[in-house]
Amino acid sequence: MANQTSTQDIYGSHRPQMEAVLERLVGRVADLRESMKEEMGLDPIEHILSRFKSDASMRDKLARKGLPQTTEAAITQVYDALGVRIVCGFLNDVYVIRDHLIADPEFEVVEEKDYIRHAKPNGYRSFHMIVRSSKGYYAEVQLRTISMDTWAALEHHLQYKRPHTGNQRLIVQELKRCADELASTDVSMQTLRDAIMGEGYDVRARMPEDYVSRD
Ligand code: 0O2
Repeated sequence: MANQTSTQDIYGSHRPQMEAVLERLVGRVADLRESMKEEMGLDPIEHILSRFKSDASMRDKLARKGLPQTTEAAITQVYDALGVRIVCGFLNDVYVIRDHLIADPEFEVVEEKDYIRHAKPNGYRSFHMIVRSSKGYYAEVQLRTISMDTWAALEHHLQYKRPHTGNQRLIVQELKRCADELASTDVSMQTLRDAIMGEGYDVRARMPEDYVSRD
């Protein structure tokens, strides 16, 4: 007999409540952005994206994980049906936003993965949090800088374009090198901002040789 949920929406009657939770989470992040803007005099966020994993993607993920194609599995065993991506200009803001989210009583943080301090072997960097709403639904929050976001988007794109030829190893190495260079730029940009915002030290003393103006 065919699986009862195979032709129905995998989220069943939960969909409207899940949509409301996603909207609420985005709203909390927007409030946080406003309060940080007032406090710092700078917008800490470049952009925010949210997505509700489609029925087809959720079914693919359940299959990949060897889980049943049921509503229960989709909402209790996969944690990224709801996703929010917060892209920041500067590295420190990623961690400041993370600290604020942890303090939010409406969303309990149940898991964190710091792929910034511990980059994935391919060079992927991002800070991931799994949060659970007071209504019991899970959401994945990804926090990253513009550089990390650019790299992730291009790497994702290349995954589909990568030819299965002998230069595979070289491509992997080059992608990793680009990720590391972008990470180094993030640190330099943060150092610059700290200097401009008056942290009280000589920026040139902190910069790698090549970045120091020779004028
Ligand atoms: P989509 O379509 O982006 O939602 P999980 O499978 O989520 O239970 P996993 O894989 O350990 O467990 O989760 P992890 O490592 O926290 O990664 C989750 C998401 O981070 C992925 O979602 C990607 O969006 C992103 N991500 C992780 N690693 C990479 C990477 O190497 N390159 C890029 N471009 N993105 C990455 P999904 O589920 O793969 O898909």
